[in-house]
Amino acid sequence: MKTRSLVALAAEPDAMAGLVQASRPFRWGAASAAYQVEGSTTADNKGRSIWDVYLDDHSLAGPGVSGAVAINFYDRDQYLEDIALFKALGLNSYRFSISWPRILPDGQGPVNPKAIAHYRRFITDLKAAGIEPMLTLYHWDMPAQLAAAGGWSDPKSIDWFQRYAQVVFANFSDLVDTYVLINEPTVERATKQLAEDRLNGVSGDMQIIPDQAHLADALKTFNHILLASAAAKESFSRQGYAGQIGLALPLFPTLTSDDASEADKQAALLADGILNRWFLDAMYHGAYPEDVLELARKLDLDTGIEEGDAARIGAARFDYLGINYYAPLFVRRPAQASTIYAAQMYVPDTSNAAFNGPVRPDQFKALLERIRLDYGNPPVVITENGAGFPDEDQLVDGKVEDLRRCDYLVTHIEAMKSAMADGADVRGYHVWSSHDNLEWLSGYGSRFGMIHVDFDTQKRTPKLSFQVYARMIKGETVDTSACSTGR
Ligand code: GCO
Repeated sequence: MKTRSLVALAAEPDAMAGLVQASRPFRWGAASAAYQVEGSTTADNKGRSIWDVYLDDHSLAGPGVSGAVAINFYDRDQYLEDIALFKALGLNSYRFSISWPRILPDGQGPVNPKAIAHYRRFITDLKAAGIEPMLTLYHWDMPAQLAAAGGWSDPKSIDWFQRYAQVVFANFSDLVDTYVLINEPTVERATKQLAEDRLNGVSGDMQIIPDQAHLADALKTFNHILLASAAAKESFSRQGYAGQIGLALPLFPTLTSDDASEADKQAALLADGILNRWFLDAMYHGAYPEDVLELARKLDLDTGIEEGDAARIGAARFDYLGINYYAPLFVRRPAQASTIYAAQMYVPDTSNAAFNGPVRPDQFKALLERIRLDYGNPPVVITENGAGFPDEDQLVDGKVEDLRRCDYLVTHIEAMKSAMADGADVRGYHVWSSHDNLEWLSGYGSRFGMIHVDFDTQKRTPKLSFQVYARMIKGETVDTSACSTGR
């Protein structure tokens, strides 16, 4: 390993930050992401993102599936209606992302004042409804030019992102104090790989665990994303902004079947190392996990990782850990595998699998316990939790009885509260998602919202899960019997 020349590290983060956060009310929220909701993909001088390229130029989510309208959330009349619904739901926090190619149309500059004005107005409107913004800087919509130049695989991405982050802090820090720098690096990588495969005519399913052929690029990408985040956090502190900065990590408890072989267990452990510990160990221990580094050495991977990278990530001291939890990942070593490392995810036969995997609130609790015990009990914000199920979400007689989502939310919130009762320092919870929206390569068919959207008319209909979440936010004791038909 070589030594990377380090930009001077920032002074210690504001010692008051934790206290300010601790005295805040629990954040009850919902989440969304710019590309999945905004539409208006050419309005106000927006630049193109890689997702405009994937869906509009290459129809990767199927013919005619585009983000051009989505749920029309860029439109102020529309979003004001939505904010009124958030208020009726009782949210005091809304997590949304702003679009990098709106703010910097070519990715690096100049700044687009219309986009700044739009988001400042949106945030002001949210706050006027008593809802605190949780602003995500990057939820996958990489400016197309930067994607073409290599995206996160290129070490220059560290500087690209840092510059963008500085523009965001300079323009929003009087209105926003809680930021998510980057959303779900591992799932973004997997989704992008699937998109690239489709572009190349290769069919297949999404592989969240990188295979041996993609491992070097995955580790390189993750390292750049973490370094970019550290650099952004350093400059935030250095410039004296006050606030809470973190990342939203999709964390996956890795499980094996009851009759797993040693090789299966080994595969699951490495998957845990690559998807979970890679990030957590760097952020909280200042070191990448030795088993993954050992594998990289054995395979002679060119990861570009330099001495001091993980230490720098640890030294950034993020203010909170954002966790996106949906489901555990079952892992095995495929019987036919011939490579040194092979870990494959699978969904065991279960009657209760959501789009994103088996419904397992017990694993949510176990994950929060692990963070408390293995990583020094950092402040945690659940930045996403939610579910979508095939064939749910039918609009019948003006109602949507999303019984399974309702049940999922009730049992996962219970699991979180139980982990908190044992000491987990959870500061907030955000349902993915407020609305049905554009589910990346799955298009509009996979609904995750508490608010049903008719994608032809843009009509909104709050679902049963919306009513039940509202009761939980009010502090009512709710059990899964609330999630039955004909309530
Ligand atoms: C993310 C997620 C969301 C998805 C959600 C449901 O990166 O945060 O991918 O954008 O829509 O996880 O699958």
